[in-house]
Order: sequence, then structure tokens, then C-alpha cells
Amino acid sequence: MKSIIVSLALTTAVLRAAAHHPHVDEHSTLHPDQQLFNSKPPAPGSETWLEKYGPQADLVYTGPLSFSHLEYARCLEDEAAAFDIAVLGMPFDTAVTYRPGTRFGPTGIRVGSRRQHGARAYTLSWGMNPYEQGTKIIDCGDVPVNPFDNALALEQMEVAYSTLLRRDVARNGSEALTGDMRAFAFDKKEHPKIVTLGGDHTIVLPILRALHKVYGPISVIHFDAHLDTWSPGAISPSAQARITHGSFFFIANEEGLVANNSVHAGIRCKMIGPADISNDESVGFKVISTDDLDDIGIPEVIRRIRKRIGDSPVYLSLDIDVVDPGLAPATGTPEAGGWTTREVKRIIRGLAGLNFVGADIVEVAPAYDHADITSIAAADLVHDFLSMMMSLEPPKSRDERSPWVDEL
Ligand SMILES: [Mn+2]
Repeated sequence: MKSIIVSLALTTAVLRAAAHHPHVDEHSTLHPDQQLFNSKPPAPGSETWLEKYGPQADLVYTGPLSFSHLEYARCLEDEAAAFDIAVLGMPFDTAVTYRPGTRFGPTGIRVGSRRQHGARAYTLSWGMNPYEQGTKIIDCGDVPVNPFDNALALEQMEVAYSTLLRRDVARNGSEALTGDMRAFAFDKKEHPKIVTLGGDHTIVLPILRALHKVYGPISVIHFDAHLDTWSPGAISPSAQARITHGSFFFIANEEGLVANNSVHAGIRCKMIGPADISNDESVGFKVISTDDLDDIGIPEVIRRIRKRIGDSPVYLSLDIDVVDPGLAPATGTPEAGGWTTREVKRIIRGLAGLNFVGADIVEVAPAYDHADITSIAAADLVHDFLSMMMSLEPPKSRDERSPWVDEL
């Protein structure tokens, strides 16, 4: 009897811990589904909720909102918050050329992630669970950017990113995170990695400024329907107006933030003419177009990206408009005829093992969404980013790992 009481008390304590920290409890003796759905058998003869069912657990579709039910901390003020990888929102959307609305992107992507949970994060594609690789991943909340002053907002995003980038890692990183990355940092230390939820694409400029202070110039793998290397030229009425979600890579190149072996993937926008491509090359990029995928196939797309980036420290920036608007309609500048979500995911799997210093997903504008379709796609791609950062090489195809056998 005593052992039953002790075990009930322990169970209650574990459930209470899970309720306060909705990420999966590694020490829990409960089946993962019991943690996710509070499916503990009721205690007989009890009347109160706590006695009968245990604590008021957060279900996958209830409770406070964090990415994938991760532990949530206001890391900019909470210097004790420990992490190897931080998910960070940048709700900035005041430098766009067409539809605004990506200030709601970080919240939208978190909503799209609600069915994700560390206790159920193993995928056949990767053959692993990114939350069970000995790496501390938390949601660091959003940068409270000023919505009225773009210059101030850019500075705030840079300071926020630098603040987290300069924190000590939680010291329980996997080998993939601790590999050769120290060699790239000026201080030869390991720095946390930040997965940023945009925001319009302009947020990458302050991110690259912050990364430059730690790593110097870095290469960029840029998934997008658009080049984003637009030369602001003489048309800008002010220095601030030069910095938009279509010109930030041009500005980054002016400032010496990017290496000249960067690459675009998924380009299909309409341009003024071939001069746009010459300008793009002068900014340090090479184009893999949307159509190229049909002509050369996914393995060759992956090979070309890997070959161009090589061993450089590299930043991954993914504009959700690279995906066809039929599969990701909620974005500011949709372009018809894009890649499928599945194709983008397969390319990302092929990039594992490159020297990633950080990643983002941008341009999710939930007001234009239907049934959370874009937010769910974006949240799923973030799961791939995390798996990619945990892997030393691309996963073998499932058929290689577990060959199909015809039954006789
Ligand atoms: Mn873009």
C-alpha cells in the first residue's frame, strides 16, 4: 500500500512538472502519450479533479503558446535561461513592398507547431528525434521591436541576437553542435544557435550584423522566390528607405557581411531583366531556379549547394514564398508555380552536416492563411532545421536503412 501511495505521489509530481514545463519530461515514467493527452486512468473514490485525474495538464492544443511546447523563457532579460539552440521571434513587418502582416508570423508559426511535441518528434525521414540528442532547445520568446521606427527596430533586433549569441551554451550539446564550429568564431568558443521566426525578410540584416561580430563574413543558403539583392540605387528617398525586405542582401554585401559563395534556391520572380542577375552575382550569389529542380533533380540541387558552400560557416534563410502559394498562401509576395513543401524538405535533408551558424524562416503572414496551412508548413520546416542541425550528415533514404522486402 505504501509503495502505491509513493508511486501515486511521484506520478502526481511528474505530471505537475509536466504541466508547468510542457516540454517532454525526460525523467517521466509515463508513456509519452500520457504526457501529451493526460490519459492517466482516474483514481477511484476521489471527487476533486486533482485527486481523480491529477494536475490540470496542458494538452497539445491548449495552454500557453511556445514553439513545439518547448520550455519558454524571456531570454533577453533572463540571463539564467540555458540553451544550445534558441527559437526566437522577430515580429517586424514594416519594410515590405506589398502585403504587410508578418508581425504575426512568430505567433502563427507557434500555433502551427502545436501538434509537435518533443515526446513525439521522431520522423521516418530523419530516423531520429531532434529533441533527444542531448541538446537543450528552448523558446526564447519574441524581440519586442518598435513598430514605429525602423532604424530603432533594426538596432533592437541586432542587440537581441547578439545578446543570445554571446551566451554560454548549455554545455550539453551533441557532437554535431560542438564539432568544428569553434574554429570559425573569433573567440574560438562555441556559440548557441538561434532559429529565428520572422518577421519580414529584412530581419536577416541585423542577424547578419550580429553574426559578423562573432564569425566574420559568412555564406548564405537562401530559399526564396525572389533574389532579395535588389539594388536600392537612386530611387530611395532616404538612407533608411534603402533597407527593405527586397534589398537587405545588397546592403549586407555593402557592409561586407556575406561571403561571395552564397546561393539562392527556388528563384522564379519576375525581374527587370538580365541585369538583375549580374547585380545578384556581384552581391555574391548564384541562382538555382525553381525550374532547375525539374531539369536536374533534387540530388543535383543538393550537390550544387553543398559544393558551392563547402566548409564555410553558413547561414540558412528560408522565405516561405519559396513554397508554392497553393501550399503556403499566407505570405507577403506570393509567386505562382513554386516548389512543394515536400521538395523543400528533401533539399533541407540533403544539407545536414554543413557548418550552420543559424537559421530562420520568414515572411509568414497568418492573416492570409487558410486553416493554418502556411503556419503548419513553416513549423514543420523548423522541425527539419533542428534535425538538420543535430545531424552530422544527411540521413540515408528510408529504403537504404530498412530495405523493402517482397513477401514470397
Ligand atoms: Mn525574401
